[in-house]
Amino acid sequence: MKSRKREIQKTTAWMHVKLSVMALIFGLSGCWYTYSLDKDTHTITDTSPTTDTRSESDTDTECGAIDCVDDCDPNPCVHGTCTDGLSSYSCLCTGDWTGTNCDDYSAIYEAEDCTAEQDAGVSSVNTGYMGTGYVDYGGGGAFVEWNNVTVPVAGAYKLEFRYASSVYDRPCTLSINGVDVGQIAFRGVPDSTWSDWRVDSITLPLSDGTLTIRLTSIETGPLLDRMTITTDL
Ligand SMILES: [Ca+2]
Ligand SMILES: [Ca+2]
Repeated sequence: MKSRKREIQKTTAWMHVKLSVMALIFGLSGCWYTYSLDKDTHTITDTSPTTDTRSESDTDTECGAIDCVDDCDPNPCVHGTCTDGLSSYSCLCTGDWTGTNCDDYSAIYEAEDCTAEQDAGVSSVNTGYMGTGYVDYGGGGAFVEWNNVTVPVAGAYKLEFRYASSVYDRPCTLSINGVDVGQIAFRGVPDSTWSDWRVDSITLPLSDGTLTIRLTSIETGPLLDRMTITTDL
């Protein structure tokens, strides 16, 4: 009888050892998981917190190699799709939106791709242009027009015009949807040539939707290379 009792005591002690080792293994495998051992019933209870409070700044102790935080929630990509990374994210921007968070806009309209022109013709004689060429203005009343300018969101935009004007000023009137909104100076610079390209700009509030933008020469126009519409004011 004594032998039977000692056997039971040995078995019970051995179970304590095994359960303690199991609890230790669980404890070492990740500080996020915690367990309690009931010595009377020999049961292990998971006492891990029910709310996940981990952050990726604690990757060594809590997350290990696991990306446990969704950096795309809330979505930081204003006009784009977010891809989650380890303490990081990347944005794939839609349309003409750019920048880390797809909140910068930049659209290019080449003069040689304009939708209408009068007393003006496409050329590529002078070097340094962008795209496939530029438009060479004639005299007063000559114009270049784009009727396909798409503005995604109403707001302030900067319109930049790349041009060459040699040594003389060649100002043009800027109109949007048939309404004059200002002048672009297209200034000449002493000793410059028709291959010295410069940029003039104007900042305007634009409504959303499709706009028609026209540049009409007052006396004589420049070589007009391209127009860029951007939110980089
Ligand atoms: Ca992440
Ligand atoms: Ca061009």
